Amino acid sequence: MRIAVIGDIGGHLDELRAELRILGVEREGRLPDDLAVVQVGDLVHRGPESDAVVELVGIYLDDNPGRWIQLIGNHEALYLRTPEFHWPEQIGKAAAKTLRKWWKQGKPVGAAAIVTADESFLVTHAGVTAGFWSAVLDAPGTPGEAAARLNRLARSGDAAFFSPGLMLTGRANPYAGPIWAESSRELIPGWADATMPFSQVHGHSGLVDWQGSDASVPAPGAVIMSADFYGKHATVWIAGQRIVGVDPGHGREAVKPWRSFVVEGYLDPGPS
Ligand SMILES: [Mn+2]
Repeated sequence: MRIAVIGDIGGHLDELRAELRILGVEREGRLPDDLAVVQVGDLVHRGPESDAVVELVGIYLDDNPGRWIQLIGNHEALYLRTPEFHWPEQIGKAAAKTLRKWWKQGKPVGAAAIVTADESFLVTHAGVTAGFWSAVLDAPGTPGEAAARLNRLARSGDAAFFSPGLMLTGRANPYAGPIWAESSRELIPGWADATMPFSQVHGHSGLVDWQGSDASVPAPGAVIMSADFYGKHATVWIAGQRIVGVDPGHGREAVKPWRSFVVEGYLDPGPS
């Protein structure tokens, strides 16, 4: 099975559609039989068509059971619980209602686990910090276990899962939750001194300002970074595992080109 991790869409309907076409979608709403999608959250805000993005994703969720895994981003969380921050634009009433309906139905979720022939990945909106992994998740050894724990925390509305970090407070928080951790100052630094038992893929923030001309890596020196300037993926290698950031950084305008992160493998539901 091909698994495509699609980064933050930010209200850019045309970008989502174009990527799905590249992945082989011929009829809208229907994924090719060999494809599963994990979308990392932050479907909405910034771009021009947030409501239509929610509507389109709803079709994929309904028509491809188990093959469109929708993760929660901090921008979706605004509509699912007491808002933790103010965003100047709001999605329409119908789209907000759709998000709440998904939440009631048990989708979206907090995390997904992907297993390939030689690597396994935990996928969350913002990444799981080393502090969160050990203190909150109790140091799971596989992404399936980590995802199962994260999904229970998200589902129960646990404050740790939704815990903000410096994006909201201005101060780095080693326990920032997986919808808030900032990659260069919260996610990468903690793992640079710890052993990460699996790889991770995340959106939300990235090490590279793709709209600017330079990449900045404020993480410690033990880290090796590679950047895919076409796909807009920034990868940090830490002792044989990697953290892959897939947020293209769409603003009001889309950042082009960009691609999903595609691997061959399967989705691990983890222990039940
Ligand atoms: Mn985000």
